Amino acid sequence: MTLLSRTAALAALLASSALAAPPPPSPGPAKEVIRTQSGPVNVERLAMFEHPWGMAFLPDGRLLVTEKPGRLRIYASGKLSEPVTGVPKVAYREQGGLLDVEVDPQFAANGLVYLSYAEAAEQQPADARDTPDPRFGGYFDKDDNVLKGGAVARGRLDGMALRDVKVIWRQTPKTIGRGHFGGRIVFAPDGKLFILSGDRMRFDPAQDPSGNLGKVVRINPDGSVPADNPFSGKTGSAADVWSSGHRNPLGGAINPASGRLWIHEMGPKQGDELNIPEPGKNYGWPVVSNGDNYDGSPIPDHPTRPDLAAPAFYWHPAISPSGLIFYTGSLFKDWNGNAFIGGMSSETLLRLTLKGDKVEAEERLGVQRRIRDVVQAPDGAVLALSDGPKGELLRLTPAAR
Ligand SMILES: [Ca+2]
Repeated sequence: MTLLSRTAALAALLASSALAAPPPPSPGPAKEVIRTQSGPVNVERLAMFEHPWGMAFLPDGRLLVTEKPGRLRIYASGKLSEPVTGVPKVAYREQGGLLDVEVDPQFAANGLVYLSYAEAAEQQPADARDTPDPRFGGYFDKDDNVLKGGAVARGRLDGMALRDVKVIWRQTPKTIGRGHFGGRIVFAPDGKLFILSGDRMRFDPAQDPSGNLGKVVRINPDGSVPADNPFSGKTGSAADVWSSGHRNPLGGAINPASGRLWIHEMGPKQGDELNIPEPGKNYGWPVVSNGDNYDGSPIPDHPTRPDLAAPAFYWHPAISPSGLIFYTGSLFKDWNGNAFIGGMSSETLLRLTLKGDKVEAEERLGVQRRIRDVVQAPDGAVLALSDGPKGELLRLTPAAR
């Protein structure tokens, strides 16, 4: 092997190892103490799941957890339930499946729960195949011929059943391919629903105003479109779009200090971004990025296009962010007002200290697992889900010094 071909082979290996799922991790220790800048922290495993993706607390303290193959479970009083019935049929493959879960702020009155997932199209093409995009360095699935897209449904949780399930939103257009659904669901303080919609690994749709791929979407919880959306009533524009030019956003939350939505999104090879999406703004993907394509071809950096909104913060090298919360509890006094982000390739839980809309500092908590989602428990503990076939629900609490 020549030096050049060895270099190329190494580059391909690095690109594929950054993209492809790593070998299934064994579960970490059931209980351990990790060091942090704020003192020792207990990390305790509460339960295990098959490919868990999202979680949300019900007002009574029970925790809803999704599993990507299509199961919604309830964790309560140290026990994990059987799957809730009535969950929509999902297209489970690679990054697709049952994704996020969110609880209606009026749950006590209406019992409504929201689920995001990948769904197959009703009409399937006869001979479609996933098409390789060289920019992904060969990352495609030639056997995948299912036309699909992300969707959000809501239903009323009645005991262990989801009833009156109704689809309130769909990604358009649907495409072949196994990745970049996005999928997080976030309630705004005004009762509107934000949905993070990925570019389906198709790049350009993130800049196409007529579709909702690669966008932050804003709808009413019944699926109707608010009249005050930035593109409402504009010919040729998808009315549900809040902001455009996003790649694969897998974390979103309302910053309680400002009441505004914060999101992060997976960059290409490097360049993961933190954005604070404002209505009608364009966040640049795939025109600009502070990362490059997986095949090594460069993408112009954000500062070359000042007309496109620059990220509030970015990571180079990548952390592969998933899940986002702002910590408001008092159990960890030092952490109040901090943001927490799950890191997948970085196998960490990131703690960001903030000053207004700026990231001041970052600490990477050494949980040594691919973290898929994070929530704050009612008692102020931080709960994290690790990714994979043996995913863990972890509970972080302060340990005695
Ligand atoms: Ca961007």
